[in-house]
Formats: sequence, structure tokens, C-alpha cells
Amino acid sequence: PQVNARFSVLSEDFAANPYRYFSRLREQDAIHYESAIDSYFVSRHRDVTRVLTDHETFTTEMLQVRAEPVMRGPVLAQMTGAEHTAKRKIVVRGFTGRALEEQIRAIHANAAELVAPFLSRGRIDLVNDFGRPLAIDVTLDVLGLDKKDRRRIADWLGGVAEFVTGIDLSPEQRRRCLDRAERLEAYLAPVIGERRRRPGDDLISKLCTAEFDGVAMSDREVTALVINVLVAAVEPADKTLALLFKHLIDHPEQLGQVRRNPALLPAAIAETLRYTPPVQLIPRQTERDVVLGGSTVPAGATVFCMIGAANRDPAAFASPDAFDIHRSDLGTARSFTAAARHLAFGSGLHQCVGAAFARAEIETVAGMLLSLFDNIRHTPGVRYRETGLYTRGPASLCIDFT
Ligand code: 2IO
Repeated sequence: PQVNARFSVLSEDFAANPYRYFSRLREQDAIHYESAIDSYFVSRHRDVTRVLTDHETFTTEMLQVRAEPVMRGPVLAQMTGAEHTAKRKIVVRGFTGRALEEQIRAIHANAAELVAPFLSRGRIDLVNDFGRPLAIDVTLDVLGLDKKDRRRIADWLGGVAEFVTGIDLSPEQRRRCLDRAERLEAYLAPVIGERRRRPGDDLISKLCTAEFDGVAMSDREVTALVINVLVAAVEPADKTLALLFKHLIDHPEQLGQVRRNPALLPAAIAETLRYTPPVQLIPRQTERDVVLGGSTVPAGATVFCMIGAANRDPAAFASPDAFDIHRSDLGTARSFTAAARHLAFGSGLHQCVGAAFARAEIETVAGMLLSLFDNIRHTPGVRYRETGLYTRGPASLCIDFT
């Protein structure tokens, strides 16, 4: 595949398999300009790290138009300074300690219930039968939302995700996404009112009762953080789980090693996040003219960090295109923290606030499935396909087991 003046990240070829373009992008077109959407695509590990950590030059201001309309208020990633520190701390507290222990119990219970009907069949689609409904149910439990509403919530949330992760949506598509986001907001409004009156143990209650500078957050602020948690906890979760199993099935020797030594599971998850990050793009906006990777990017430009490309940069990882849970440059222990070398959770001030929760979720669920499923293999005759440019993962993952 060529990377030239006519190459486009918006092309069907790129969408079919972006990975085969990454080395040429890094080597020949490290700051790729996409004129149709007037945006720059950054592919080297070094440059992506710079964009994500130089907060003075690269801001999150574009989230005002890329996210706020459907989040119905400001999300954590838009905030700066003392407000960001305080509100981030509130969310961190909602995902650690006793709260996290309770969440792990909910993950177990939901996973066991969802997988049960498939055990006697010996066949399951890990995305559509399991991962997707699990991600939704777990998140509803964390927030204390009613699971009988899961279908409606999932549909509205799909609109929010489509808007936030859309690259070139038509005005009509944007309109439909906004409409679904407004319905989600209307659904949450009475729930938030109720939690203010009678707070429980759930995350919505914690957001309602937490104080910043002695003042509780407004309904608009709580709503935005709730939708923020919903999208961020649901959208990448089923993708990561399916990708982990895909890579292990395709590398039977490493699957065997993880089975014999479950202590290797965190390394397999970290390597999955490096090799195929479910969030492939992270946007920023330039505050001033800046020289990046030898090119000048003008002030006010939108810059997309290409996480998948950066994670396979040979300057950062040896044999980057190999899936290897034993690689010495991965640093598994650090992989779910600010010191991670892979960039699947971003980097800098806005690095994923849910990383520890994500780790607990996928370790719990993957460990459980590995103990329930023997002799895992792809279902014969089913074609494997990945979709998505912003978030990317298997459309389905049909597996057989005994
Ligand atoms: C929701 C994009 C799935 C986040 C976003 C506006 C902010 C932020 C992310 C992730 C994953 C989603 N961005 N989570 O990339 O909260």
C-alpha cells in the first residue's frame, strides 16, 4: 500500500486494515494532513507522546464541538487546573477501594449470568452475545441504573458514541445523534433528582453529593460526567475482550502459557492494548503554530494522535508487529498506570481515569472465561472483520469451545 498525496485515512482501504499503512505513515508522512476534514494525523510514538503531554500547546478545546453537544455538558477531558484536579479525584474515588471491590462482584455476577446459556452449546459470539451486553450491564450497575432500561439506554448511547467518534458525519447523522443524546439526558434527569434526595452507594449518588470548593455539582455537570462514564466504560470494553481472545487463539503457544500460568494474563491484556488499542484516535487542538515531527502545524488546527500506529513504532517497541506477551519493553506492571509505554490509555493529565477499573473488568472476565472454556478455536467458516476508525474492534468473534 502506498502513502502518497492521494492516500487518505478516510479511504475504504485504510478502514479495511489500517495496520498495513502504519509503517509508511510513520516513515514518510509522520504528520499526515487530511484536507477533506482539515486535520493532521500524527503516527510516531515520540510525536504522539509530545502532543498528549505538552498541554500548553495541544489543548482539548475542540471537545466543545466534538463532544459537549452530545455529552450535554463538559467532560473531564475538557477541564483544566483546579477544577480538573478536583473532579478527576471525585471520579477516581468512585473507581477505587471499596467501590472497586463492589464493582468486581458486579462484574462476576453479570458475566456468569450472561455466559450461562452458552456453556452447553459450545459456541458463542464474544462481541454480540457476551462482551457488548456485559459492558452495558456492568456500567449500569456501577451507576445504579435500572437494567430493564438497557435496550433504550444502549440505543441512546450509540448515538452519543457515534457523534464523539465520528470523523466525517453528515449534518443529518449529527442531528440524529443529538436527538438520541437529548433523550438520554431526559432519562437521566429524574434519576439524578432522586439520587440527590436519597443518595445510595452508586457512582451517580457520589457525583451528586461530592463537593467542589464547597459547592455540589449542577445537574448539567453530573449529567455530562454520567454520560462520560457510560461511553468510556462501554465503548472500548467488548472490543478489548474480543481482541484479547482473538490474539490468544491466533497464538496457541501463548494461550497455553496463559492457561498454565494465569499470572501471565495481565501481560496478555497489556500486549493486546499495545498491539490493537480499541481507541485508535485521540484528538487535540493546537494553541499556536508548532513544529511537530519536522512539519509546521498552524494554530487552531485539529490533530489526531494515531494510537495504533504509535504503539507499533519500532523506535518504542522491538518487533512491534509481533504479538508477544513476553516482550521486555512492555512493562506490564506499569501498563495500567501513568507510566505505561503503550498509549492505549493516552498519556499526560487526561490519561484514562478508568484504567484500573478497565483492568479489573477484563482480568475478571477473561480469567473466568478461560476457566470455563476449553479448547477455544474460531468457529469454522466464519469470516473475521474489524470495523471503526476512532474506536476499532471485531464486528463479531465467533468461537467454539468444549
Ligand atoms: C468521551 C472515546 C470511547 C473518554 C470522550 C469525549 C472523552 C474521552 C476517549 C475515551 C473513550 C471514548 N475520550 N474516553 O477517548 O472519556
